[in-house]
Amino acid sequence: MSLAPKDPLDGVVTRCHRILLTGAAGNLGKVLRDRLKRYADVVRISDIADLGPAGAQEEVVPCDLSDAKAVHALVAGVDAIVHLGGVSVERPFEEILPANIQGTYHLYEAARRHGVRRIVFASSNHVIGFYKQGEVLDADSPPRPDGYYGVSKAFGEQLGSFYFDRYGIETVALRIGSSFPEAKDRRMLVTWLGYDDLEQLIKRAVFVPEVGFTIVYGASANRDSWWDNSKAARLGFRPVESSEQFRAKVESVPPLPADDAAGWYQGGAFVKAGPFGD
Ligand code: NAI
Ligand code: 15L
Repeated sequence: MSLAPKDPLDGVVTRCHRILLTGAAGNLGKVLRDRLKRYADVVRISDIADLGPAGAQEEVVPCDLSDAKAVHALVAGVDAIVHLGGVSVERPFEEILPANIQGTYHLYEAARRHGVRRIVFASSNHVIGFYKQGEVLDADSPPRPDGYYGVSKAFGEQLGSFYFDRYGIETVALRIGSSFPEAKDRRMLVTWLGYDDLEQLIKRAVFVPEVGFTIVYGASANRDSWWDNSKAARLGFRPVESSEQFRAKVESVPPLPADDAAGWYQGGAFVKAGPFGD
């Protein structure tokens, strides 16, 4: 008899009819646009930016997330939503508000009205960016956002919590670390999430039964970690990539000066962004 924990996806059909992917023109959207076709007959892709023509298994629906009516139409007829759309870096609050705060609210309201039962929310490590590097957190650690962007992601998480408690709409909020082709600096050696691991996490976030409202961290099996990701392990997430392959290149460059706050906090340089408009 095996003592390995049972995979929560054992016996679960990991395919549905239609998945909505917001932010599909962005960096991660481009990565997931094709990969999500493994899990849905139709991938409805959406963005405020140009998406080009629809390919096989695709529906292209341009939409500004700040437009409640357009988001309502966007969500009609989908089985699950992977919500990547929005401002993805620190910016003035006036830019974050319509895209990330109102936009995410519009999406949850549309999901409620159309009976969508599962949302995967691309949250961010910047929800906890003002914790010191090296401090080990888990998904229950109180938020310490490092800017308006991090605050907007904390808002999105709380919205997911509320819509589960009030309406039973399930959310997995992925506090993604740094999902890029390569880890580009010392911080990213800790926070890096490879694209295969991102896909695995999203597949599990969409299909593992009975997740309720769950926050997990999005990081690969890197040598060092600041995050206890046991809630992702409960989804059966077993990262197979590691930032170790980038270490020699990253460490060939001198470290940040000791007085640079970007080297002190988990959010890196985001802690130094702004103030804007003074
Ligand atoms: P990205 O900036 O490349 O993509 C975001 C997309 O959202 C863009 O295509 C943009 O046009 C779209 N968008 C912005 N405002 C919009 C609006 N009002 N209406 C509709 N679409 C709008 O970002 P990336 O790297 O692809 O990240 C995807 C998601 O994952 C974002 O939500 C980001 O905050 C989150 N994330 C990404 C991380 C990473 O390492 N790439 C780390 C942590 C979180
Ligand atoms: C994020 O939330 C951003 O969307 C991404 O562009 C990176 O800056 C990433 O965090 C990071 O912290 O490396």
